[in-house]
This record gives sequence, structure tokens and C-alpha cells, in this order.
Amino acid sequence: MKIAVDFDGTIVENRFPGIGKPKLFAFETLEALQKKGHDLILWTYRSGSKLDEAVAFCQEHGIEFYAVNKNFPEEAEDERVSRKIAADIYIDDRNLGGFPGWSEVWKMLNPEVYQDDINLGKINKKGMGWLKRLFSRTLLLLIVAFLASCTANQKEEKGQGQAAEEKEKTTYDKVVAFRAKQTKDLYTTGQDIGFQLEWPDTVGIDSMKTYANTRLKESFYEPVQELAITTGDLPVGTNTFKVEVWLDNGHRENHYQTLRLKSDITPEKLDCRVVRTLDHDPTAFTQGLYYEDGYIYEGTGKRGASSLRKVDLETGELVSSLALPAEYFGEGITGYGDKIIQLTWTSRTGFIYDKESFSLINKVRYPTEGWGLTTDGKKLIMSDGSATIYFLNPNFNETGRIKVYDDQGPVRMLNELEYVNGKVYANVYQQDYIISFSPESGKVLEKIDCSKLVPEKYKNSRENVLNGIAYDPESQMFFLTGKRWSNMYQVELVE
Ligand SMILES: [Ca+2]
Repeated sequence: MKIAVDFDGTIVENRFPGIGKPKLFAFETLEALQKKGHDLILWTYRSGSKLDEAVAFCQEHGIEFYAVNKNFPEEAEDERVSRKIAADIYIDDRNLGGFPGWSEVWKMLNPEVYQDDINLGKINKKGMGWLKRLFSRTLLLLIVAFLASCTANQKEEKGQGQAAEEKEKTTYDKVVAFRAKQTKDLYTTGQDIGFQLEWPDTVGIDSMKTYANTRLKESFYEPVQELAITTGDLPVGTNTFKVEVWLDNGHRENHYQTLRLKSDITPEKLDCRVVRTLDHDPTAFTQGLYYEDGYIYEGTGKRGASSLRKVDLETGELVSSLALPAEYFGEGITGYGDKIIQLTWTSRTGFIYDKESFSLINKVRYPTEGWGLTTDGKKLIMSDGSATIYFLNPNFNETGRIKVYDDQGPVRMLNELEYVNGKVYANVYQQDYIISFSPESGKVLEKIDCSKLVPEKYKNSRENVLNGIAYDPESQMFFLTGKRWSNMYQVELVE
């Protein structure tokens, strides 16, 4: 079979333009498929040197592709024409319904397990659901036929495969340890991380190179047992460190260690000073908020009560409103040119409206929960309740992502967002403070205490919490409110 595989987000965590750490069992599964004689096609939006890096990274992990961004090796490419892939299976994290993980892919492609499941009638409707999503349409029957044909000699093959793997290991795995000198849950960006290597006396080592996330850090022309890797240029969150060891016999081996980095910045503590108290609809379960040209635009949540509305800031008059169909739970909103985009919580569906008429222009799909949404004018910036921030183009295709970390670790539950002058301000679900972070580094820059804004009756509420950040660039004032609050506050940030 021809199996097309996406790279960023599927084989590795999406850190484009960098290369994230391999997804659990990704290379093991691909290698096993390759050994069975399937043709693997790398099908990715990467091009040029970024594409070369991805191919090299896969080569290092034992994967040679039959074709790269082509249907077959000899295919003449025409960059101007977008082509469709002619593979039997297309494995992509952006498939509808999301990516089930490589262990699930392996389970389904492993005839032994699969056959047992068929025999025992264990494949339930849920399992079939994602299988259909993963291997689109009629391919299911094809796969079952293929798996059945493989089953007969499966045991023998597996035995041989394991033996070959063990042989390979004893031949090439000469360095017995590559690890950080100190065991820490979190390291700090900017600090050097010390590593140590161990190998038996019988092994001759010619040279070494260290890498962080596939970028070369340092070359050593003599073997060293202790070395340090600088981290000032690395993102917060998970980073993969590698030492490439060249042995005297010409063989090369790679050793990896994955470590997490927290921010080296202590967030500046700010307060908010109320300049003006405005009315806010106490039935509005605020999930999205932004300001433009004298109007507050608000998206509200709860199934059956979700809406999009436009309010005149000065008069408080409701200018336009739109109720969402009852099955949708409205979430973050942002203006984008002459449009408004509104997320929904778990339906993986976003709505694009005409800003003036509120008429629905289009629907978009995305593969995660929808929480907050804002824009820097070009990219859409989206949260999903985790510590991850996604950057999307207007068609909702992901162009990158970052993790948000402060000097203690990841900041999860990122909710409503507002991009202001190179920073992103974010509500943190069920917290009475707002943070700002750099959309480049993901490091938290400020922490703004908003506890004084929380209405007395909602001080202990887990539901009617601080949420909603809008900004007027003219007055340089923020508008803050909360879910079902009777007031919205115009505030300035003060020390
Ligand atoms: Ca906002």
C-alpha cells in the first residue's frame, strides 16, 4: 500500500518551523510499516530547507520515504498547481476527528491484534468511528483484506523482526548513557544544561555533535564525558536534546533526552485602576469580547443561550444580536477585516460572519476545543484551555504554536484573549488575574490582579468568573468583565 503521512503534528509535535519531538511510537510504527514493504510518502506543507530538515530528521530515525510531496518518485512537480494525493491511506493529525495516536494506528495495523479483535467481536462502534475517519471511505474493506492476507506469516515475521532489531542495537548502541547531570522537572531558559555521557572502555569515539531540536549547538573533535548545552535561544516547554556520536569504526549513533524549560522572566505584577463603570447584560455568559470603533462586540456561551452581539459603548444600546443554534456553545470571538469569527467550545466548528450584517459567510472546522480567539491583524491566535496557543491563517490552518510558561511552569486553562501591541493578554479560567505573554517566546510578561473587579456575590463562584478582555487603542484602555456580571469596567493597568 501507499501510505501518505503528514509531518508536523503527526510524526512529530508541531513546532514548525522547528521540529518537535517525535510522537509516541511514530517512528516505531512507520519503521514496522516500511519493513512490511509499504511505500511511505511524506506529504507536508513544508518546502525548501524546512522540508530537507524534516526528511533528514526522519532518516536519522530510520525512515526513508518512497516519495516526498509527490505521488511517486519520478513525478514532475509543478509548484503552481495544488495536487491531490493518490495514496491508499493518509495519516494526518488534521483529519476530521483528530489523530488517535500512533499506538492506536499500530494496534489497527497489527494483524495479530486486529484479527483477535475481529474474532472476539471487540471492535466497538467507537473504534470503528475513528477508523473510518482515519482511513477515509471505502478503504476499510481494502485494509481488512490486506490484514487478513498478512496474518498467516505474522508470527514468524515478528520473531525475525525482533531478532534483527536486537542485533542492530548491539552493533550501534555503544554509548550507554546520555543524560542531564541534574534530574529536574523543569530547567530555566538561558541556563546551560550539563549532560554526561558514558561508554565502555572498549569503544573508540572519534567526535561528537550536540543538537537542540535538530539545530546544531556544538561540535567536539575529541570525545568528552561532560558537556553543556546553552538554552538562551530555545523555546519554553519541551525541548529535545541530542548528541550525535561518531565512532572510530565510522558508525554514527544518536542519543536523545527530552527536557522541559520554564521561563527565565519573573512576571511584572500589575494592578488595574477602574476609570469607568459600564453596564453589562447580567444574562450574558461572556466568552469572547473585543472593541472596535465605539462598539463592544461580545460572544456568549451556554447551549441554547449562545449569541453574538454588538453594543454601542457610549449609549449601551444593543445594535445587533444573533442567537446561535441551540446545539452550539459559543466561545471566543475576534474581528478580522470586515468579518467576525466566533469559536464554539466542543463542536470543533467556527462561524465566520459579515461584521456589518452578522450574516453567516462560512463555517470552519478545527481539531481542538475552542476557547479564546484574537488576532494580530494577520494571524488568528487561539486558545483551547491548555497552555498551548495556536496560530492559524484565516482558513483555520495551523501555522505554528507555542506553549505559555511563567517562571513556575506552564500556565494552563488559557481562556479569553486580546492581542495588544505585541503582547497577548489572557484570562486564566477561574482565576481573578489576567496574564500577558509574548506571542514569540510564550513567556509570561505580566500578571494583572483583577480581584477588585469580581462582584461580591461571585467571589466564590466557579462559574460566573472574570472573563473578557477588550482594548481601545485610541484611549489605550482595557475593558474587562465576567460571565453574567452586571458591569463592565474600563480600566488602565498600573503598577
Ligand atoms: Ca478579547
